Amino acid sequence: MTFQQAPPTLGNQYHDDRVLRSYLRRVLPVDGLQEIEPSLIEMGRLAGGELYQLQLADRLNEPRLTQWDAWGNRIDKIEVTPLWREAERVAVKHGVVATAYEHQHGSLSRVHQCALAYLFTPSTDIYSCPLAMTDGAARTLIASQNAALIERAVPHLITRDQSEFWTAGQWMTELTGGSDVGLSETVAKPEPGSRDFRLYGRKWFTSAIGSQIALTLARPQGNPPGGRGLALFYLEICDEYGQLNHIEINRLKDKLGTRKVPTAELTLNGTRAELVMGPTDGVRNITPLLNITRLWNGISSVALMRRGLALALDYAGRRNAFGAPLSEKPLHMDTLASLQAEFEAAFHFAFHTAELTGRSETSELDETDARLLRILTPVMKLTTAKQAVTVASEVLESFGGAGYVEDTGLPGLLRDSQLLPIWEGTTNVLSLDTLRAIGTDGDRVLESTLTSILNDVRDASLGGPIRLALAALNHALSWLKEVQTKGDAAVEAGARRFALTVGRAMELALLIRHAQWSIDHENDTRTAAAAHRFAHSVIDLVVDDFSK
Ligand code: MFK
Repeated sequence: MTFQQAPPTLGNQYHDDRVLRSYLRRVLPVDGLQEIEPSLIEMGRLAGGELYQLQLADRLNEPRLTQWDAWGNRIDKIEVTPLWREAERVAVKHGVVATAYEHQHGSLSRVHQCALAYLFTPSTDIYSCPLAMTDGAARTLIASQNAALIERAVPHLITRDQSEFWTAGQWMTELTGGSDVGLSETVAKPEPGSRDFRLYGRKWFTSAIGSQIALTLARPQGNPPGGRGLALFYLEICDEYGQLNHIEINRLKDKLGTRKVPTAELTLNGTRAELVMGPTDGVRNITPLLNITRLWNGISSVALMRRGLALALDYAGRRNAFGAPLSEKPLHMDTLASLQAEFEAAFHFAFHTAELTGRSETSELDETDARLLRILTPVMKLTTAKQAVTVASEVLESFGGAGYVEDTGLPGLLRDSQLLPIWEGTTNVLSLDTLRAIGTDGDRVLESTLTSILNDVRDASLGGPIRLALAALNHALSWLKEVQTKGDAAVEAGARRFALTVGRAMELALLIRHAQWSIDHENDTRTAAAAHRFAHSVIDLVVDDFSK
């Protein structure tokens, strides 16, 4: 009989996720968990069932841009694929954005929302992109205290009613660059007799262009160069008759991955827009949006790692080689266990950042914790994104040749993961942002945080990992102090090694803390095993002197 290989399958992605469930048991009160669990079970069912099947069936579909109608009219119409249409329906109905704003569980509503997003993301081909920007736009408008815009837009961004739902774009990148946003060339001209402006310029990399509104940056005429001379604008993509707001969609990007995301090059040719805040400091004013999308980036990183591992672990039980299933092969399982440790470490970092973000939104953060959130957001984003690429690459390898074949659906995991370190601030840009956030006294915040995270850990078996976490952070902070005496170039050259060391030390500490809790409350040593394994990966990347 001809051999037939069974493909990997997915069960309920909430029920099957020990790491998520154990984490939620620790951070949520028992009644709170009981209240939110049905929503997570339902999202887990969809993610492992209908949405996953639709994702596989939708694999070859891509968004389409139609620039002209049959009669020569410029229409620039975008059509997204069936998976994305269904993803929007599911996201709105299940409150993947809204949950964070309903505050049913105070600051932990942000954790609930991130858990929903984490389950939803791997089966919806980066529909998390428009959701992240929508969430970030809501947060930015609320922070702006612009009552008219809050009233006009926010209810649409956070609704559970699909007929009312709007998504938001985040138009920042121009031909001059995606990182150095202060170079933006788009000009804002005041509209005579109105408080509005007209925007003129080219936006070069605008993700998920099918949105109803966008937040963007432009330089009011006469303003100085640089980020401070830019202003933050709100615009609606179409007028009440459905006509584009003096926007031309020149083409969609031909990208390595995230192929379902319609990413466009735009020309703004007199686009009507309103100031969100003052006429300057646009970069600073858009940072609430950046910090929310960076949180989503981290949640997406751990979500894609988890999906890869779920498939790889299932497949290990179905694939025989050299006389036994792969799940009985020590080397294969050792390889997957190391990936699992990376995932668990990243998971706790991403969700810890979600907890802090939630507390910042309910004004529960003191000054020190606010500093901590500012420092950890870029560190978490850059650390988890790098891990996502590594894990995705290894997951593909764990399938052998099948991992390299498109119609298994597996290569998309690697291509989509590769975007995570690039958008929302590359690893290097965020490493420099980390140094800026640490400033002159952020080292003390990091030191005291790590110590307090590890405070209640008593299990003797965790002593080794604790020492490694503390040693790595101390080394990074003493390097920073020392290198600052050598000038800016030396600091900048080591910034990535520094930021990744802070990130991995933080991950190890958070993993150790959860390991202790899981031993105490679940009589489970699996997180402790992950912590040991992670501790034996490279935590400390700082190099004092390359010549030695
Ligand atoms: C599923 C995943 C979800 C992702 C979906 C998103 C899809 C959308 C894709 C995109 O649009 S990608 C475009 C994203 N672009 C970036 O992330 C830009 C990356 N570059 C940076 O982050 C640069 O660091 C930055 C543009 C901010 C530097 O610009 P500037 O003009 O040199 O600003 P500067 O002077 O560093 O900062 C201005 C002010 O903002 C300062 O405050 P003050 O005015 O009070 O001095 C900074 O401290 C403050 N600031 C900067 N970054 C901040 C921040 N404050 C809080 N949080 C931050 N992150």
